[in-house]
Amino acid sequence: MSTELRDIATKLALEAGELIATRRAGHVEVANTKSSDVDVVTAVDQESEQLLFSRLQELRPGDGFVGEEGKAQSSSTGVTWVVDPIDGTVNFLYNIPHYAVSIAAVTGEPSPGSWQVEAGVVYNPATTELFHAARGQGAYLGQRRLQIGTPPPMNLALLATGFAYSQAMRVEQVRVLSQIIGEIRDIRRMGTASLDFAAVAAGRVDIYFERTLSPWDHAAGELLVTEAGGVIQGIRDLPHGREGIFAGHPTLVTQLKARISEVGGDTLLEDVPGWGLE
Ligand code: 2AM
Ligand code: CA
Repeated sequence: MSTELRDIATKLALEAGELIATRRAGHVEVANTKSSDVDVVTAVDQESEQLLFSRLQELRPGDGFVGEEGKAQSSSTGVTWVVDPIDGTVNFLYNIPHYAVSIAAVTGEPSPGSWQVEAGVVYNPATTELFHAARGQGAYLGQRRLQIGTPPPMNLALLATGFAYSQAMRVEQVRVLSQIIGEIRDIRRMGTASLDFAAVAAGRVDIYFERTLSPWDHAAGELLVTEAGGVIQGIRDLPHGREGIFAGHPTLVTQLKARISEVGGDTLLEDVPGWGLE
């Protein structure tokens, strides 16, 4: 089943990617804001989600759907599609060629920690790089199988991370990073969570850590990492998800998790004043 779902996800990611690339060649502007003034949505995000939703209804009637821009459908088949129609919207808006369509098919309760990801596709229409995985079948960049190698020691590890839309939360995240940055090779803040997971799977960074993500930001990407031999973990003993998510080689994840905890980077979000606000 997982390969069939992966093939559908691939086909639809390419279709949505074509739409996004066409729209990006024209004029793009902010249509609305969400959690804060810097959490933006464009008409293209909504158009891409509408395309994915209606195509999935044709191809897989009865499957559930959870999309960032609000489309939702409960599942009668046990399969739910968890979709970010444009991940990295700020990059898209600024025409930085680093954004993606992220499509996952999950079974079980469609929430992190409960779901089983069956298939995941992350497609960057600006570069045409296509990352894909089916559960038990490996992770690929195009035709190339991805495998996470032996990790470097922490002082040579390249860390990908991202910051929240909330200004208060970003200040707290920089405080945590300021404690860590002298102990690693460097950081990369590339602005697209799904492509950060893909980068871990492809060995372009050694480890990834982020907080305040939503399910559609990581559903597809987490399968890329686990199918490439890495692990996904949450902060403390929590399931991975909004509170925090680590991705990478198990040795590095264990080390970074301990260090983040030592510098207070695992304070629960509800205890970080203003974490969800502008
Ligand atoms: P988006 O572009 O779809 O909004 C930026 O670090 C990355 O994290 C993007 O993939 C962005 O997704 C995602 N993200 C999700 N929730 C976020 C939040 N609360 N604050 C900042 N980025 C968030
Ligand atoms: Ca998005």
